[in-house]
Amino acid sequence: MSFSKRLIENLGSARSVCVLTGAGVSAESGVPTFRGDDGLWKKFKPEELANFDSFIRNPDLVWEWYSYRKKVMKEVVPNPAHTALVELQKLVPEFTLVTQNVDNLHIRAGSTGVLELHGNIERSYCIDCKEREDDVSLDASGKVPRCRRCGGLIRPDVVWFGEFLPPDTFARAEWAAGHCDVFISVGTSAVVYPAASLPLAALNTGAYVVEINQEYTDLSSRVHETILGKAGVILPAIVQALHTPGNHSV
Ligand code: BJW
Ligand code: ZN
Repeated sequence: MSFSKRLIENLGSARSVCVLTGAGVSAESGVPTFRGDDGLWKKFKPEELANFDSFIRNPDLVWEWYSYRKKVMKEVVPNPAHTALVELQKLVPEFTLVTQNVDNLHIRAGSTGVLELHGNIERSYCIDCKEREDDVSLDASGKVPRCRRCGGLIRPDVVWFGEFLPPDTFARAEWAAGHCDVFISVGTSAVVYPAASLPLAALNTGAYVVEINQEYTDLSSRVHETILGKAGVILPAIVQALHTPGNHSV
């Protein structure tokens, strides 16, 4: 695994850096990804559970999946990839961290101003009166939680397929991608839109675009550089190289 001298030079002189993270960044913390071998839960694909129609059809099943994931995400801790992004933020004048993850690990690691495109699993709300209701869990009978005010179904505050991303958050992410000097896409299969459009927006406006992933993705043929390997190894190595210019590969 190696990265180019050009990447370190570009990061070193960048006025603005934008990073997009996906499930692969949390994998080394023990959070299963969506589309990897570890991604399937009870043989369901994420597309089958992460949509409003499935929730209405079988809210108990969808909540069982979220309860399981909430538990996993609460028990794990940030890994060296999260910590390296906290460090990188300190090293560049303007830094925007955009995440598709709902696990809160960037914020727990200490990153600030994180743009959460797909929501946050720690929050929930009632689908009828929209009241926020975070303190929810499946009750002993394994039923979906109900709103204390109106009895409506409580859903996690995440973005499902067919739903719009929070408009302000996405607008800020698009602006950051379109105005940065270096864009890094890390730990994402880059198949889910509109998040996957961000590296393309950065390419269109002349940014140096880098992908860090364990495997090649749909994005790989379009970026300036793909670095194959674990985010928790590569990101700390990049931060280290920024501290010691000249040492640009591991
Ligand atoms: C490592 C690693 C390590 C592992 N180190 N790497 C046709 C064309 C284009 C678009 C569409 C289309 N048909 C439908 C659409 C739209 C749809 C979409 O994009 N679908 C595609 C799948 C085809 N998008 C939407 O619906 C979005 N909304 C929208 O478009 O609104 C407009 C609209 C409104 C109304 C009607 C129609 C349109 C919403 C998308 C919401 C996605 N939500 C989810 C669930 C969130 C809640 C939850 O967590 O439960 O978001 S789905 C799931 O995928 C989750 C993730 O954030 C997202 C992306 O996944 P990610 O992060 O990339 O994970 P993986 O598992 O796919 O990849 C991990 C990668 O890491 C792998 O490559 C590994 O190799 C790597 N890796 N370990 C480095 N240690
Ligand atoms: Zn309600």
